[in-house]
Amino acid sequence: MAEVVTLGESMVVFVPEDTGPLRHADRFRRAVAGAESNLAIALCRLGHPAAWIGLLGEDEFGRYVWTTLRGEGVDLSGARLDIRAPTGVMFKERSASGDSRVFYYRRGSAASLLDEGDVPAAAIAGARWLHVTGITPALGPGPRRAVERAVRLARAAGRAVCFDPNYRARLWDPAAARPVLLDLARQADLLVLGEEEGTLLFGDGGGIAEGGLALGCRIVAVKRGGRGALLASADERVEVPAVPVAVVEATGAGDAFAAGLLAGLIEGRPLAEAGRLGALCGARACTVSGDWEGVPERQDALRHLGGGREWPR
Ligand code: KDG
Repeated sequence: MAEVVTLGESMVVFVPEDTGPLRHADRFRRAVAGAESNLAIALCRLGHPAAWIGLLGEDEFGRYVWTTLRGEGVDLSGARLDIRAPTGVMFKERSASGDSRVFYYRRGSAASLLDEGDVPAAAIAGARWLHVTGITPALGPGPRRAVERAVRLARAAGRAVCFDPNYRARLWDPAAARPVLLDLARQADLLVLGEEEGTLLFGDGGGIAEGGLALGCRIVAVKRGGRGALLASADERVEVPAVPVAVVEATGAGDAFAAGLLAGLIEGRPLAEAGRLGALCGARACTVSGDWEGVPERQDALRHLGGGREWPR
């Protein structure tokens, strides 16, 4: 049975081999993207069974995404290929600094047809954690209902909820997003967010961590990119240093960070250790042009964190 279940949209992504404006890119690598499936893959690599719920088009890209996720060990028993609409497509545009822009061709995709009937109660209740992001409710009213049902089911079953607002300006504007994201954050045990998302939710005034704790989250993780992360709970504040790497492309780093942090928490590690595992996974995700291919396998991660020896437990 999966320890973590998540739901959302997975897409085929085309990643240019070269940096620079997309209009000049003529060689691409095909890969799989999607914040939630990125997290599920990373958890599987870290030895924690994870399940992804979602709809893919019943087309060649859908089959490609499906076999990739299965190949990485993700449980797809709550996922389906759907004949009604195509698999979403995304292009990255890479810059020499490692930042990238994304272009979506996902309107009307199979994932946008997701609705509450696609969320199996047993899968949610059977896992220890539910992970959702703010991308899914931005896809339309059906996907939003699906996320809300998943959160309701998890809470009713006493399962923990992890929420990453993952605000995407290309999907909705701040005024539409804010109330929806705040509502989901309020129901989360673990809130993982970047500094800009913190400002979107809580304004510039008080701290982001304080804002999340005041909403009722048990743990708030504020991702600060190359400056590491701040983890906060009612009785602890932990600064997690970034793991230095040569950055190729940073998309997906936040999902990998959340996966490492969740893995550490599931293993009962102190917040600082869980944060270090998150920081390592996030950093490694930046070493490749795909979202998740750089995430370490469990033994590799534990050895790195143990300084060449196995990290305890
Ligand atoms: O976090 C990485 C995601 O942004 C990427 O994989 C694509 O899910 C995606 C999205 O909707 O932007």
